[in-house]
Amino acid sequence: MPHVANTSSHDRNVPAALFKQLFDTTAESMVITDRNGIILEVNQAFSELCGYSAEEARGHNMNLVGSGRHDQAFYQEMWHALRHHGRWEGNIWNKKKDGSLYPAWLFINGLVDQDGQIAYFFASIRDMSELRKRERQVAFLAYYDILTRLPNRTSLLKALAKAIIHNQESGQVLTVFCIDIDNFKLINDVFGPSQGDVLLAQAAKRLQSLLRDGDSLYRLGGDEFMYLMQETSDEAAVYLMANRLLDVMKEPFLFEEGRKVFLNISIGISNCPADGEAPQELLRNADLAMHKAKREGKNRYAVYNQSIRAMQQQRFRTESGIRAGLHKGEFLVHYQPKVHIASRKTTSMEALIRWQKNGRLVRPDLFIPIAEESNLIDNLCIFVMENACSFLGTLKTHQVAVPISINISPRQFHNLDFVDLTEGLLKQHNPDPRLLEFEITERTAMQDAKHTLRIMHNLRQLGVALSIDDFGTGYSSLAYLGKMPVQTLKIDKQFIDEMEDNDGIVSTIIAICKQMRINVVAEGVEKETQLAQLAQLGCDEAQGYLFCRPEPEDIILRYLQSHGIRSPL
Ligand code: G
Ligand code: G
Ligand code: MN
Repeated sequence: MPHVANTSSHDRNVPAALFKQLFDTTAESMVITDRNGIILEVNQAFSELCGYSAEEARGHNMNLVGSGRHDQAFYQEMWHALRHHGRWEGNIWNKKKDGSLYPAWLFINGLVDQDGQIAYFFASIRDMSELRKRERQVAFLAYYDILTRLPNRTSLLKALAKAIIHNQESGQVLTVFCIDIDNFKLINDVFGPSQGDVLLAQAAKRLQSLLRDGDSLYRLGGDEFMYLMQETSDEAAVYLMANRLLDVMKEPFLFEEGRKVFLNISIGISNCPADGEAPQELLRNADLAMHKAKREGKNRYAVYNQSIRAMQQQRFRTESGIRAGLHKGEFLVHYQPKVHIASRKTTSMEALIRWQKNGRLVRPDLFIPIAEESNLIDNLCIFVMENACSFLGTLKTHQVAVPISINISPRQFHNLDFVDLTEGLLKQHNPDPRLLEFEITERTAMQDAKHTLRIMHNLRQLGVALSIDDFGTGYSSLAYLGKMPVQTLKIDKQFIDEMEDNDGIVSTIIAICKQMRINVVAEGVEKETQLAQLAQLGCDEAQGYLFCRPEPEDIILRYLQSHGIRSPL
């Protein structure tokens, strides 16, 4: 570094040759022209960007690099600014020597002579094509789906909002078809997600092939598409379209290796204005109709109608009823003992939630599935767990230690934070975790093998016991059952009911449990004859009205005190 204090004033002037060098080597494209825009000099970066060497460029007007895309007025304004203010900057389209156009940021400055007249112009040109490309990509991602290159949900909502206003003015009907591929999860599971993507792209192409003038197709994510029909002439046109959508999927789909797969779709249809006049409402109603089509057997369409509307309103009422009920203390927990068959002593109790609403008990199967569809199931689950912890505390003051089992719904069990929720409740209420058991239905346990095993092991780490509920109704794989860390298996009531005629299933389940050293409980035992039969088949425990119905805490405490317990502790 030169020492500033010792340099003479002459030394501090940067040599003129250095400016020339800077001009030649900078990455910024630069041009010097005379006052009329005739090129006098260009730098290396200019030659690289525009394709003209300095020799080729000199002597030409600046419109050598002009694109011809801008009109007379554009250049007039530019020259006006240059003459009056000595500078101009802005976006401009330029042309390269090879003829290709590119967006640029042009900055021009006038250099004045001694008389104060502009003698030269100095311009720098920045290539904006990369930036513009990236901007376009970002915009594309915001409005389109990459896999199928179809517009996405954001685009749909925009288009719908516009179409609705347009149709309100013209009095036309607009129809939304919500399309969902049937059993697509299975396709992904069997062939892998990348093959799933291949199929999705093919399915999108086929649906696209049906587009008529004014119609549009969107991918909302996953295996869900929306077909928007802008001007629906009549009901027949809707059915015709729905059938065309179903038909276009009929031919088998082909993988690269030539393997064939068949895909079906289910379609839900809603019309504007009849089924809603807001985009979200129309989409939701089409979605509800689509789910109806799935429930009715898939590979078909369903039109949103009064009964779906009524069902939806019923659900909505129940949902707000649950919320209010939790607030007003309308929920209670009853307990039902499970009894050791040989000694008739209670080994544990199942917690069963009850909703006492306007003096009537609402059955759990009427509100649990609805609570599952919202996050209210969390609140109910916490409520039951807290109740169970409190009852365990009450029992402890009576020197009684009996485990309590809690039913966990499928959504709850597969919720990502279920283990955390359990851990938090254990910390907060501090029950002996060995006195807590979770009942998970066989169907729930079989849903996603890997995930299920991981959650089960995590719960076991917390010290909680696990049982499989309603066993026999859910097509278990025995190999998989053997891997699960469960202590108890409950045979579904249906098989206990059939046992007098045919005890094949019950005896087989009991034999499997013995083999796997799993405790086995018969559910819904109502008669002494059933109990005798179960004892003979070697069943360990039973639960049912024969012993005790689900009852409130005080009745259960008396039952335990008079019949005795068989505690695991
Ligand atoms: O007694 P009963 O009608 O309660 O129970 C009907 C169904 O509701 C059963 O399948 C039972 O497992 C379920 N159930 C009862 N209480 C609860 C609960 O607290 N949570 C969940 N998820 N299900 C429950
Ligand atoms: O699915 P889960 O096992 O959680 O269901 C328990 C259900 O079985 C509860 O609704 C409970 O009230 C009911 N239940 C318990 N014992 C009997 C019984 O002996 N007979 C009948 N019909 N239902 C029973
Ligand atoms: Mn149960």
